[in-house]
Amino acid sequence: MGSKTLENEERREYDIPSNSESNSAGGEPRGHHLSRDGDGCMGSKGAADSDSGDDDDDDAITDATTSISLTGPAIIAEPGKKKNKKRKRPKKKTRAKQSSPPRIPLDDLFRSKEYPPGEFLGYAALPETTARAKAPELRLDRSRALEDSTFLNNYRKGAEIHRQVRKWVRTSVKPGQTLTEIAIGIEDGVRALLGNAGLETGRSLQSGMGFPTGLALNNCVAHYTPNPGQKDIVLQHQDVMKVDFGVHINGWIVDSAFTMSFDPTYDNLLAAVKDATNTGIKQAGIDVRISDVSAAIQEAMESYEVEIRGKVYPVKPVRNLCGHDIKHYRIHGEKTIPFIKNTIQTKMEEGEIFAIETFGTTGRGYIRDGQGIYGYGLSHDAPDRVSLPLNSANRLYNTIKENFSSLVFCRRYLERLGCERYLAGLNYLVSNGILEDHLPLMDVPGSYSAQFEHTILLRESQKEVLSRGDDY
Ligand SMILES: [Co+2]
Repeated sequence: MGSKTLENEERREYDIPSNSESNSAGGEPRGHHLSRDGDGCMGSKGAADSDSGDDDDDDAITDATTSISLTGPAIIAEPGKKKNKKRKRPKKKTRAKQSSPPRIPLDDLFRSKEYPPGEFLGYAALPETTARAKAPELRLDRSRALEDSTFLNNYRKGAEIHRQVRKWVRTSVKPGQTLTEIAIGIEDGVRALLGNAGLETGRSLQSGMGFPTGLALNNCVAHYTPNPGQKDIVLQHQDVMKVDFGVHINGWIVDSAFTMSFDPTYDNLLAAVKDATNTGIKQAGIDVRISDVSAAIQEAMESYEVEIRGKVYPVKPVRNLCGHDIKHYRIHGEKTIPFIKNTIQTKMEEGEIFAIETFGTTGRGYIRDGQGIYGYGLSHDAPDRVSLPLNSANRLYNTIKENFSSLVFCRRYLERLGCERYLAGLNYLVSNGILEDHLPLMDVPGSYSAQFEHTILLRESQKEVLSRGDDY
């Protein structure tokens, strides 16, 4: 996970785009930003798409013509007025709406198979003297890959699935539910909207979960997912829950996360982290030094404090967790973006994909491994084939290669494929360095932490915040 340093490169700065003023570092209470991204489409293309399915306001307007079950309460017209109303209103094209829980494949909601883009953020004008960080050929190659229309459309589809599934989480998940119910709810939703249950061999390589669904409570900062056979955790009213899940299509992962709390005590903690993430997104750009992104994130996060049961805590960025670039079938590339000041001179480059995420905490701001295991992923140097003395390890290795490749998975994902008596094989692969295990990451007991995260594309002439929605 080291970051390389590029030297002797001139620096280019990006102005804060004028269309994102409401993202300012001054912070905003939850919900306030609805005014910013209120149309849920964030682009002319999305707004023009009459099948757009992520739009609360429009839901209400077009309910009357909707044929598929709705998430919200029905609006019943007063008798006698209905006729009048109908005449006044120009006839709208019927829009299919996502069900609750989400089960309608996205392809059925977007008949055109064109998916709404994310939020576009501009770059500042390029100073004439600025040199690009990499050789032009390399830069152009990567850039062309991002500009490919099939690639972009698929990536946007993954983001739209993320938005629709998390909308259900935010409206339906309540204290009293178990983390297993919530995780399976998210995963069933993602797979239904992809139209791919991922059960036949190799199908989850085509599309599916990007990594194990993370449901981390309170001082568990990240990397917790329920495992089969373990005592289930019941969500409590006073819990602060980080919901981090990924959707991949052809190995390109949308990595996006948010934090839920049912108690307004934690509003400032959530606001701090949301602000820090948005600040990181604003700062990110082609040829921008990672150290500059980190410094801006830290400053935004540390401008908040939160009062919990009479005691005031500064919101601290977590020192040993980072944002990261995303590669094909790899959630963590080589670049990392810490949330505290550093001297990383590495620059972001055109054509790169980043998961801009931040974590803030009322604890120490330093995480340690917790109990249990979150997930497993093939090591970078894992061989194509193995011939190990343990047969179950060989069998499991083939299953992993065929169904996950280098995507991180968890035990629940193995069991739904029908794997049985695999634990010895799993442990063997880990202890021989073929598989890496990922543990829950904990701050001190009694602390609370939050996370917000978006996937962004550094496109040729603008950033695209793929996973942006009207919620965060
Ligand atoms: Co991430």
